[in-house]
Amino acid sequence: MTVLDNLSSQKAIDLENKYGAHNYHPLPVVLSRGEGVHVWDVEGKKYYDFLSAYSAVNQGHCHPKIVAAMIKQTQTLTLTSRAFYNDMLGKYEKFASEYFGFDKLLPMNTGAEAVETALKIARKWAYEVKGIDENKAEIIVCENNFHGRTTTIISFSNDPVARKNFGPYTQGFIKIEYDNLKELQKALENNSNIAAFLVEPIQGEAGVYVPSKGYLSAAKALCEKHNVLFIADEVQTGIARTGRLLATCGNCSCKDKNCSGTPEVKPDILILGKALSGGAYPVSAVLANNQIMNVIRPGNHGSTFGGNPVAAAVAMAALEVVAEENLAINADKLGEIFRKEIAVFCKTNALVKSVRGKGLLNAILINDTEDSATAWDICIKLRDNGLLAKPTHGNIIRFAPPLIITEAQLRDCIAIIKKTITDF
Ligand code: IF1
Repeated sequence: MTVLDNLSSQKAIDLENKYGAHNYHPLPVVLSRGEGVHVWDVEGKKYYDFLSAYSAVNQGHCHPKIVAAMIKQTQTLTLTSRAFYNDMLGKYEKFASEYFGFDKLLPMNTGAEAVETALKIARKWAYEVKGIDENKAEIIVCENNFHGRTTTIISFSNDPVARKNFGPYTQGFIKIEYDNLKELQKALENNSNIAAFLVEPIQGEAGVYVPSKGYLSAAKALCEKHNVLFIADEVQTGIARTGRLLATCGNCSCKDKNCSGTPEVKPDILILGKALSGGAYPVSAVLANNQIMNVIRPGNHGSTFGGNPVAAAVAMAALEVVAEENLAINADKLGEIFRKEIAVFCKTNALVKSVRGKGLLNAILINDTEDSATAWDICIKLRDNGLLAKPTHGNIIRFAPPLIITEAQLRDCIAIIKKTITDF
């Protein structure tokens, strides 16, 4: 066997099983090519991708503009480390800071690293600006959160599978119920050691849980009242996925007056990842204004690959695509169609309960228990019918296609979903 041999699906699966750590349980499909909303398996079967690599491929697979930027930069300069300046990083930092409306950007690679970065900034701000006693800072997080896989981040997870036997855990986190303002208020009152509140604008892994209208802006107001930083983890919800540039959007670049959503909330610290590169390269970032970001000084934080010239070129291209192709407007419009069509279908089919979500981040709730295999089994049938989606629990399936999907393609996919569930 050489690396150039074509593998059958089974052979590729066998290799991963034998030589790879078993930290995933993938849907049995082996992909070898992607273009736009489609992916192909090694046998040449074509699928609609309704996972988009967990919302990283918002711009579509192998977007020509992003690929071209990446090729050009990889042929010119790939990595200098931050020991030296490079001629791409500053350009990208200006572009992205202005794009999202912040003074400064701190570049990292993965989402989890960006979350870690935000936590470090918040703690340092708490000691140096807010004046909390050393080692006393606490950060409020939400139950059923998903922010990544590092030891600190899983310390405040309440998913036993992600957490058990990885202790001892990092201290300094207070967990409250998501979408519960009273609990937030209670946690903030009578505690002057709170540095920040870290929240997902929509809880993805929890099953695409959209908070009540006004929750985010009220939570932000409570944070302001108590001089606490509001940190939005938009790794999954950001960059047009939910029908606005950001799910917390107070500065949507799509400029569409129909682009509705939660009331304007401007986070103190914004965390981005995934679609910041359109799925071409690991690129993440933390954005904040000077008063906060300036607590970070040389030596405090960094990364060999963070802010490399390829990442900078790719991210600029990826953000340009989002604006040029009006992805937020498309996600908003097609999301409405998806939920409307599926909601009608739910009334006619006992297997499906309801549909929820925002923009093109949606979930269908299956009429079965959380530990059932039904959602998985439906995903296998969807695969057979040419559409790839992944369950988030035994009874929830997430549907998140690339945002470049057309209305005709979406209607085709809705038909596949309805037929698959009807035949199930
Ligand atoms: C896996 C879910 C999605 C995230 C938010 C930070 C990160 C993520 C809000 C970390 C990552 C991914 C990682 C992936 C599964 C996954 C996921 F199902 F768990 F919830 F997207 F839906 N903040 N989410 O959603 O980013 O370090 O991975 O770049 O397999 O762990 P990362």
